[in-house]
Amino acid sequence: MARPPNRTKLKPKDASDGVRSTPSGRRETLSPSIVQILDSKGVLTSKSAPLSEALMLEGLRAMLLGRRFDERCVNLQRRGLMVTLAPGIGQEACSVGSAMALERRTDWFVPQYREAAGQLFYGLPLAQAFLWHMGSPLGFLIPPGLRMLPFQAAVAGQIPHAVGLAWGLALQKKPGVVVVHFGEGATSQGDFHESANLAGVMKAPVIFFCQNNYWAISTPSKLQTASTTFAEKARAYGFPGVQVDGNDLLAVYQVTSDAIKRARSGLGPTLIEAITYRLGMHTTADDGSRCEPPGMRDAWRLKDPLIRLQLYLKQCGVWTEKLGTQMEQEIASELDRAWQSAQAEPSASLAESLSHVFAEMTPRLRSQIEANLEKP
Ligand SMILES: Cc1ncc(C[n+]2csc(CCOP(=O)(O)OP(=O)(O)O)c2C)c(N)n1
Repeated sequence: MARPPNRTKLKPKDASDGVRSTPSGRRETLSPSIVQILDSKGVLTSKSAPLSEALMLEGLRAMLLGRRFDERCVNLQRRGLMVTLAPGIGQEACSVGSAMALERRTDWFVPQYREAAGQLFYGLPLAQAFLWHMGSPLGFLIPPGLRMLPFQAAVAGQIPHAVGLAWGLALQKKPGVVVVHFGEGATSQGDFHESANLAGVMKAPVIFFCQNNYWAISTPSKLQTASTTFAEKARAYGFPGVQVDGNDLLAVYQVTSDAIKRARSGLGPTLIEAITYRLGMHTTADDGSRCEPPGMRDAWRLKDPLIRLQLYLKQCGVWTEKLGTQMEQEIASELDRAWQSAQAEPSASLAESLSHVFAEMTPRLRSQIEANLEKP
């Protein structure tokens, strides 16, 4: 690893992103301040970074892998080789930063559908990630020992499961905590409110990680709620809510670590609202960019989570163009290999696709399969 950063050159300064940081970079209150540690120009707004340079580089690689994976999947979907998918382009710091705060031996990562970067970082094999976008049931078989649920297409549908999982861990006196991801649109679902209420009452060790990416398909976040922030909804359920710059890997890591510590010590849940932006499409089936005001996406491109970390690591002498090229090449070949092995898997029959829905096949599903099999 290269030499340590010259921290004297990286003095805290006022964040230029319209967010405020605290001297420690941490907040556990319900204040509307947004925690930030690294601003969009790659300057530390806090005294020090909460991760070593080696871990920052690991985080940057994970975000890059997630981005290239998503880009490739969109491409493959356009060629008719994949089903509808939701890329997490621009939001990688949310899933990766939160996954970095977890302990793989005990903790659980529960995604919605836009968290491929974090899932890959946490241990989901790449070939399997390709398979799920190919509609193969094999893509949903989580490898033994990997504490992760498969992605969930029903908005907020995973949140009750995550709370049950967390409460179950607590009842069994296991040390694990659960981080569950969802978008701000999911906070309008009953599943969110019922889960938050139960988790608050039971002090379940769960972290509600809300990625406020400004859009729920074409609905802007300001039409999603009359609350001033999404984080403040936590107050009603009796636990803290915190806002964080969701494009800042370091801040996301820090607030998630703080929330995990709290949950592990028996104090219960935290709601994290990560302010981020959807730089890609909503899904390959809905081009939400048609609703965006002109210039909005370009403004957010300047806050790209990958670029700010590259800029910082460049100042530390860790990131170089040569390293960047090498990383891109490695990732491209990793993706090539995984794609080849995913393609080598036999495609699933209709019966196989439907056989994992219920423990026992319902008569309705059985008749649908039979009706289909009769077709020439
Ligand atoms: C229960 C349910 N209702 C509606 C939909 C259709 N739908 C898919 S994505 C989406 C918007 C979700 O927005 P948000 O929760 O902010 O997450 P994002 O997609 O922005 O990550 C909707 C309404 C769905 N998938 N599930």
